[in-house]
Amino acid sequence: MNICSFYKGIYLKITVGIPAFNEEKNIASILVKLKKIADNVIVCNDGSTDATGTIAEELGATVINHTKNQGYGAGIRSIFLKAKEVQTDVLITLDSDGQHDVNDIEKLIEPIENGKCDLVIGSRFLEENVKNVPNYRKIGINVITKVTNATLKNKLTDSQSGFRAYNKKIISEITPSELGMGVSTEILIKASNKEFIIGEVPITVSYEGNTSTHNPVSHGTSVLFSTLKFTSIEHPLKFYGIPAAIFLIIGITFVVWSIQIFSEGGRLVTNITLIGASMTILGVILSIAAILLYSLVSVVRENNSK
Ligand SMILES: Nc1nc2c(ncn2[C@@H]2O[C@H](COP(=O)(O)OP(=O)(O)OP(=O)(O)O)[C@@H](O)[C@H]2O)c(=O)[nH]1
Ligand SMILES: [Mg+2]
Repeated sequence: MNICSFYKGIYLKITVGIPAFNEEKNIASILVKLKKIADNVIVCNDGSTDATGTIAEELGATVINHTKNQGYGAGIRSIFLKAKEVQTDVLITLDSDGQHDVNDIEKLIEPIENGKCDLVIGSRFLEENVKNVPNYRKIGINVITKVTNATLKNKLTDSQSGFRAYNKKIISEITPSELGMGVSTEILIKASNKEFIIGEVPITVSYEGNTSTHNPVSHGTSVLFSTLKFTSIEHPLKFYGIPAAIFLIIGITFVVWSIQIFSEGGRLVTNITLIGASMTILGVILSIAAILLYSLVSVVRENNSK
């Protein structure tokens, strides 16, 4: 029997979902530890070329095999769909590289059990645990979280943690589409838009013998771009409109200055004219992007609400 599944006498079905790509070294020990905690474990084996899938099957997990490697987000999407199918009350996602401590699961479930939150993030940046996180990771996650927070109703400290708990409503109403690591931001923005309550609890994380699947620069850049994509879709006027206005003001000022010099001295100052023209053109392009995206998003939202 699952130790987390009774709350005030009500049985809650708790499922742990683990995205995994070439994790044959770590998956067994996590699944063994989970046996004492969860009675329902889904592993998404995302085109691993090692024994990840076989080990997970042998240890009794429900294994979803992707024939080709599609990315972390694709793994989370498959786990969401399976969790919906098995009608779980709570879905916990955690990494298969051994960085997360399964004993923290209870802490993540609590705010969902007592109805305080719909989505709970295990944050690496609450309490003392922050010292375990390498500095380059802290900086990258901080930038991405700040951009994400611009769109969210509840402000967070760790938008990129893969250790999370979701309640049944979120699982049934949100289907992630982002294939890569950007899925973490996508889910938060979609959940916040649907007025779900997002909370955080402190977790411990280990960076010993770092097992990163991706190079931190390409990982960080791709997550930042996808975060910018999702936030720009949410607030196109703010995202494109404000820079457009700034470029237009600077551009027009330089153009007027250049015309003034021309009318007084009969000659164009190349630098001033070039700055004026390029800034104005950029401002016009961004204004068009803001208006087009705003109209497009409004039409899509209107259709979705019908
Ligand atoms: N389904 C799937 N899972 C993946 C893929 N790449 C990584 N993962 C899993 O996602 C989890 C996190 O991957 P990491 O590379 O450790 O990413 P991270 O924890 O954000 O980065 P670090 O802080 O450097 O460890 C692990 O469980 C990986 O096995 C992938 O392409 N597909
Ligand atoms: Mg990791």
